Amino acid sequence: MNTDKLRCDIFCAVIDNYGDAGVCWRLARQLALEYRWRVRLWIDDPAPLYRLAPDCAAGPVDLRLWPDTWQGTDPADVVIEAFACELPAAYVEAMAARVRVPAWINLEYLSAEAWVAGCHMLPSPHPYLPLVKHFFFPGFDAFSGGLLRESDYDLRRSAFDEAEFRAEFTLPPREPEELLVSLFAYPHHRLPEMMPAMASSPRPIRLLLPGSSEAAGREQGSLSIHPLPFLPQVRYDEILWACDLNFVRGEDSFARAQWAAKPFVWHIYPQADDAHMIKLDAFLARHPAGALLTTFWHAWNGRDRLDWPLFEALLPTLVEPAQQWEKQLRALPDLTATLVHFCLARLK
Ligand code: TRH
Repeated sequence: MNTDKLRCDIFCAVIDNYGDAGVCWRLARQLALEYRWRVRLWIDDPAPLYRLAPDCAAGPVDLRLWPDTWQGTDPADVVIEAFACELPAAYVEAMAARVRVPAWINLEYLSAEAWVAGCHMLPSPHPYLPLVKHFFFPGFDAFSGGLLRESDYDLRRSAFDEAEFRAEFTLPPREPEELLVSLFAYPHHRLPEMMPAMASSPRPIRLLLPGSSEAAGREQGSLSIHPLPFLPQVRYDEILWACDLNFVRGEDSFARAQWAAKPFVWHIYPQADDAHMIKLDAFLARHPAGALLTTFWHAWNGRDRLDWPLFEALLPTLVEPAQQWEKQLRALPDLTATLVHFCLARLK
């Protein structure tokens, strides 16, 4: 089979924030650019996409508004529903009517929990149509689909010029001993509580707030705060590369922080009944510095007292495990590669 120019429909229902659109856009771009698939991204709310990729109308993905009332369309060879969103019934019927039924994937949320291994690639036959959907889980080991990582990642990173980045955002040249930190978190984050301790740090701390609504920077003791614009998704990595420590959240920025191989703190998406804390601990249990990170990560996610001085003192010991973890992840195939491989096997 000629796999070039294979047609793929990705369906994305935006629940909130940027992650749903962000993950779908990243995957869609990679399928189009690296595998030359003809990808349509059906999204019910394109607003977050316009911030993540202001030039999204220019390609390489064919962006479509997923309308409330579905108008018939010819289903693609590969159909990906993101995060268990429900496909239009008429589209599913049209899938079943194709001579060669599409490979149908439900791309799930990222989790480090052990049960993922038992559910990854599980079939879910349609109750009455001749169709089988498969669960596909991103993850951190060979029993999952891996993480999204573009093949030009290393090239982009080696071309990155920290001095240029600082100049673009009017950050002064790096001071000796400076700690450069980025913060992307949910509105209930605990920065206000942490600020006095940062302000009394023995070293200068520069805190970047990408996407912040704050109009101007400010200084307090050792701490200077710099609001940055919300960068296009293809540039978000630059922030992570430039900083010594990154606060990230949700799913996609969390994954990118791991590729940056720098110490990071995860603000996990809060769920009912503290289910997110189980996910947080499952990740910590896998990470080589998990035991060192636990107290501060729990505190950042609303548990325990926030002890910035202690965490700051730990930072030098977190550098090597962050690199080790990245190496471990890099040894796995990336999510798009595993997904393509799986779909092609289904289409044989
Ligand atoms: O925005 P998030 O919280 O998104 C999601 C949603 O809440 C979703 O419902 C939930 O299920 C999921 O998390 C787990 O966080 P996330 O996933 O990190 O997405 C943010 C995206 O924004 C990511 O692609 C990086 C991008 N980004 C930029 O492109 N530029 C920026 O300046 C910043 C700060 C982020």
